[in-house]
Amino acid sequence: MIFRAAVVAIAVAVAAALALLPDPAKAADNPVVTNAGNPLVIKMYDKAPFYAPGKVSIKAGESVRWENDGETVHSVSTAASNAQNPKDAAMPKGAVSFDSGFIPPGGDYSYTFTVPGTYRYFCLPHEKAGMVGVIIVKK
Ligand SMILES: [Cu+2]
Repeated sequence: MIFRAAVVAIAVAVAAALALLPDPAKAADNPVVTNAGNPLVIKMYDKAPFYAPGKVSIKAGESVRWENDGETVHSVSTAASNAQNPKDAAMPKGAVSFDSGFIPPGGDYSYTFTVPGTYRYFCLPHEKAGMVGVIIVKK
């Protein structure tokens, strides 16, 4: 019985410690990350925060590299025709849509942004789960 009580006590302590960790879902709402390097690296995970960081700011002419750190395929797309919710795909006027195709675990995809404005992109398999991101490209 003493052993069982100790196990319960440890479980309670672990649960309490986990409760103090930041909520992953809220990490997606992180403030805009700026000047984080060129290319700026965004990690892709199988659960929230799917794209980390989810909202970044770069300068025109800089690149972003998405790296799949998950165990399933992910993608990066601004092609509104493939979006379940058209609001998940957006580009400034004059920009051409891009689509990485499926990026396998361990794979990556890079894109250089030349047209300033706000880009909203999504992952084809996980858009509905909330795998969406924002890139703000400044002049
Ligand atoms: Cu995905």
